Amino acid sequence: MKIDVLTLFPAMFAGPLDESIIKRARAAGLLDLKIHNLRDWTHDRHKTVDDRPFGGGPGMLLKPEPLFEAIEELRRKSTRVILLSPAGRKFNQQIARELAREKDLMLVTGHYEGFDERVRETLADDELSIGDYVLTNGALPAMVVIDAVVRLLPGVLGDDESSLDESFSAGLLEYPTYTRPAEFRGMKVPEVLVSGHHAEIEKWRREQAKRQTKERRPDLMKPD
Ligand code: 4FV
Repeated sequence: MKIDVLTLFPAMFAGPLDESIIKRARAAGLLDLKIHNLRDWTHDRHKTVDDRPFGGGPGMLLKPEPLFEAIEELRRKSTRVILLSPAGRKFNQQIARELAREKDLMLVTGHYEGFDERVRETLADDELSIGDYVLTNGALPAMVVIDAVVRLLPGVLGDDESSLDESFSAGLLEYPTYTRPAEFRGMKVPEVLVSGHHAEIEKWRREQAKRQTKERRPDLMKPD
């Protein structure tokens, strides 16, 4: 997969995407990630990317010109251009699986009060929000999307890192999980898990996943 990111804060991406699974995916050529500084598509000596909103109001907006030039230069026929903003559809595991089937993503991160509307109307194929809260810029949302999508790419997760029956894949939260020691400070691992009865274990896990979901995220429960 190829991912281009358009941002005013390229340095924010150094670190989170240079470790562990994402680092390995890049090294293995499963992910071709490029971070672009939007200011590289300005032509004035102040490298201006923002301006005041028509009609007044607080703050500044991202100007159309640098965004149009950058996106039109970087995008290919197969590129899916995605704006990150609080006005987007709420990102979730199902959307992560959807994006993981794409060949080519461009993540356009916001800043200031947001984008000139003509960017949204003309260039965006999609718009995503990572949650109903306001961040200082779209860099963290872009990293969240990259992390959730790249780990679903074939060959990225090793066997011991399977993404098979994890949270949200069956629309349920995960069942409780335990590892050694079987008893810790008097707290024992549920008998069924050390019983070796796999059918019993699967049954227990399904019940627990349902119970956890009903208790903590009833909104995820599909009507019976
Ligand atoms: C955001 C979100 C987000 C809004 C103003 C950047 C900020 C500034 N992006 N999900 N929540 N963006 O808060 O995606 O433009």
